[in-house]
Amino acid sequence: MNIEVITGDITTLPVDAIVNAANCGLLGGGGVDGAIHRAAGKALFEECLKVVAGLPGHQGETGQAYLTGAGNLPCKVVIHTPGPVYQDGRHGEAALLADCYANSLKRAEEKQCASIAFPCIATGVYGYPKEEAAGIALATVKAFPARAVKKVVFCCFSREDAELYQRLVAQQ
Ligand code: AR6
Repeated sequence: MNIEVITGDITTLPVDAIVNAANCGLLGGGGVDGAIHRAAGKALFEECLKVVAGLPGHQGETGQAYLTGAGNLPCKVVIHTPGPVYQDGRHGEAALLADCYANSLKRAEEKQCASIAFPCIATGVYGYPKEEAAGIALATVKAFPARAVKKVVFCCFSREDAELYQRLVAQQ
């Protein structure tokens, strides 16, 4: 599997799948979630409504991943994964964040996606420490038994985040 680190806006990427750092409501929000919904348009929101309607309690679970189409985005599918709200690291946050990456890759495999782009899940509003989160992201992706997925893009929104990922990639 080929790992790429870029700085950019995930909504512009012509990959097969992009991952959305969602919340359990799965109907949009701020940050990358807001950007994805704005760029994708109403069709994505309507698909999300259908996904939510079929879930127990009408909401998603932290660490799980839910696939929809991509509306007006250049990618083919969007995989929505609610990350953990970071408290102190003693509330299972690391395992839940790893689940976000592994379950997103599972959804991508099921759809035979060859390429997938991740944002830095949970490191914005949800407050996950960036370096620890990047370590978990890289380790989980590398350990994943990918078949269809050939390329994973870590799409960082800032140059600092991209430098952090690049440093970790070089170290491993
Ligand atoms: N492309 C790539 N990365 C982006 C973009 C973009 N267009 N916009 C922001 N980021 P956050 P979370 C980066 O807060 O911490 C939302 O309201 C951002 O710089 O979007 O998982 C949801 O609805 C940061 O590195 O997600 C949830 O309620 C990363 O994306 C909650 O926030 C994640 O930041 C989820 O919080």
